[in-house]
Amino acid sequence: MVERTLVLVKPDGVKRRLIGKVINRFEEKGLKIVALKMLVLSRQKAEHHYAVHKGKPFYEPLVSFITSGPIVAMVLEGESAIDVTRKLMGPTFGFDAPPGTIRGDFSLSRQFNIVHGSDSQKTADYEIPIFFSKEEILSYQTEDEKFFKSD
Ligand code: IDP
Ligand code: MG
Repeated sequence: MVERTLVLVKPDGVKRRLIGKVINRFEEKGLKIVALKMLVLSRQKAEHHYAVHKGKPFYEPLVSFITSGPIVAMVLEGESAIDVTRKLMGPTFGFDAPPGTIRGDFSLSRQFNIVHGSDSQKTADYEIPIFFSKEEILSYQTEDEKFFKSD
């Protein structure tokens, strides 16, 4: 099923100049960027985005980290985009993540793991509007789309 998911390049990814490499992984796979912006997240939006983690020991450091500098936010669209994005990212902790994944290739850390991606349809529906209005999400076709269908 064609889905949309929210992806963030976190402040560590931006400061380490990895924006292009991270976006490239998703583009090469065949996911389509339908919204994109660079911003510094407000504390209010960060708390909303990570509300599911409120009360956990890493919550306060995480909110501080995600608001500590510019991030790049995007909406990716494509076949099974939510699951495919999570697989390209790899598991949460960089030192656990296998080579070939973004976290496996670029991170050794629990917190500084370069990238965020929605973990379910429900999460994507919750997270995308925190970053983008309906008008900022663009529908368009590309010539190569037949190569990126599931059949
Ligand atoms: P995810 O990003 O793979 O979905 P979550 O469990 O949702 O992982 O955690 C959100 C973010 O919180 C992680 O990406 C990471 O930056 C941070 N985080 C999660 N667990 C820890 C931890 O044990 N120590 C420090 N930071 C953590
Ligand atoms: Mg998560």
